[in-house]
Amino acid sequence: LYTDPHCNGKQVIVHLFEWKWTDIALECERFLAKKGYCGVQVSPVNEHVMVTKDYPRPWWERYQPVSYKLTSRSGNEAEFIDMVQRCKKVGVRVFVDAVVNHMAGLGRTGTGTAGSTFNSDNYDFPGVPFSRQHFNTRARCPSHDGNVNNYGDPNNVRNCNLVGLTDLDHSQEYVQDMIAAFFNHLIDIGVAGFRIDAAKHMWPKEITAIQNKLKDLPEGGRPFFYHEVIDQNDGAITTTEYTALGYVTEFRYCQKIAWGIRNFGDLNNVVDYGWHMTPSANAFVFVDNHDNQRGHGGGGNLLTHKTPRDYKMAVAFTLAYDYGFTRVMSSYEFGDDSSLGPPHSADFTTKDVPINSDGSCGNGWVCEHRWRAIANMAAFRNAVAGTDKRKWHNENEQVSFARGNKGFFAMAKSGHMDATLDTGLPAGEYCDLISDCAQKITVDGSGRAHIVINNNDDPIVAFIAVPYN
Ligand code: LM2
Ligand code: CA
Repeated sequence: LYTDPHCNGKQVIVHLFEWKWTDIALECERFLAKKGYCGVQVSPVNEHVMVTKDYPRPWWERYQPVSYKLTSRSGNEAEFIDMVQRCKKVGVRVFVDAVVNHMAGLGRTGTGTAGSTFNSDNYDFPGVPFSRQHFNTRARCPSHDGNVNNYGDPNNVRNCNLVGLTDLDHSQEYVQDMIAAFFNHLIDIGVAGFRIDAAKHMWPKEITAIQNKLKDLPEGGRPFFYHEVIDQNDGAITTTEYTALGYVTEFRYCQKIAWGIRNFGDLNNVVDYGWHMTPSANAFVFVDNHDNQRGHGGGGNLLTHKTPRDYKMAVAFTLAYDYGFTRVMSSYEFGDDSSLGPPHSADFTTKDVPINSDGSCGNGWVCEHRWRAIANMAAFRNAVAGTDKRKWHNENEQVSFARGNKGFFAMAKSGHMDATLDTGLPAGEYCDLISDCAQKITVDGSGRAHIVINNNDDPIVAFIAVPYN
């Protein structure tokens, strides 16, 4: 239940972090549909604080809700609706980052992005409306200062203020109703599902109560859900508490894949059930996300776009591998400034995403999702969905494997790979996806093929047993 992304069997979504709705609509039409992406995770769609006090307009202001009105830094409701419809029309679905654990942080007051007033210190959010009675009380929160500070105690993690963010009491039906109305509005517009922000800080049964108040999608079926639970074997709360509710983020995979790319031998162990990693059927998998790529939630020593060769290997491998449901990150440049908002003009409006003649993006948008070794692997993952992994081979910093008899993947971190390998694919001539078919691979009658990987920036070969377009 809640695990169907409603995109015709496609398998990869991309987080277009901080993009404007107008740009996402264009990207669906000009790129995502063609490459076989299932959908887009968009930044929070609802009204949020405009932070100026600690930092001028950081990206994280969008994780401080003011109301459920659909005007944010990415655009207004009309633009949002237009985007959802245009993307849907070309087979690309929209998944909303839903920040419903809390409202804005204590100490913040003023007017939000849709013009609603608010005062966090009074727990007053008339744009919803929520008032003091709708928030968790000190009686429910076992913490000396009201903040989350004991990850060994679920009551502390779930009923206290996360980094000072005013914590909603989801045991109340009124609170559930406000959130369900927000979600149902989005479902009416054509959204296909939700990322539940800070799900670790909400009781699973209370998320279920909200889910039970939701409509089916207009085309039928339950919305897709993935729950943000940072479980690195370091606290009382585990991902398995959430698997009945949809997919659950698997942050241990981020650590494992970083180690695996740094030390290829560890790729043998990239999914480690000894580590209690989430079963594949409910694991939501990614190499990095908008938090941990900049040292926020679950961060530290992971792979990001800042080391492109390693990063491409990590993402391509992840998309080839038979674990979980995958999300690709698409970033903007931020240097060493972990609060820096998206590329913007002097008045802080977000800049457009211009596309260069070589297909890369301008204005400081990184667009990892357009890198060949990443973008072209969406087709691979779509083609091999449901097949097993076989013919695994990993030595000398080279790894290769087949997915059923539908796809073959090989990657060489160092040196030059020149090997005749058993691919298990039917005889024929295949296109290497990574090089846009510049390289062709011939599989003989016994399934063997001569695979060559040059020691360049895209040290990967991948092909599928379906026509290449
Ligand atoms: C998440 N997942 O569970 C988001 O992925 C993550 O980006 C959010 O934190 C977090 N949960 C809450 O939604 C981000 C950011 C924080 C930031 C909050 C709220 O990582 O640094 O906290 O959004 O904007 C900021 C300040 C923090 C301050 C807080 C409240 O950095 O110092 O705490 O606002 O004013 C006093
Ligand atoms: Ca909470």
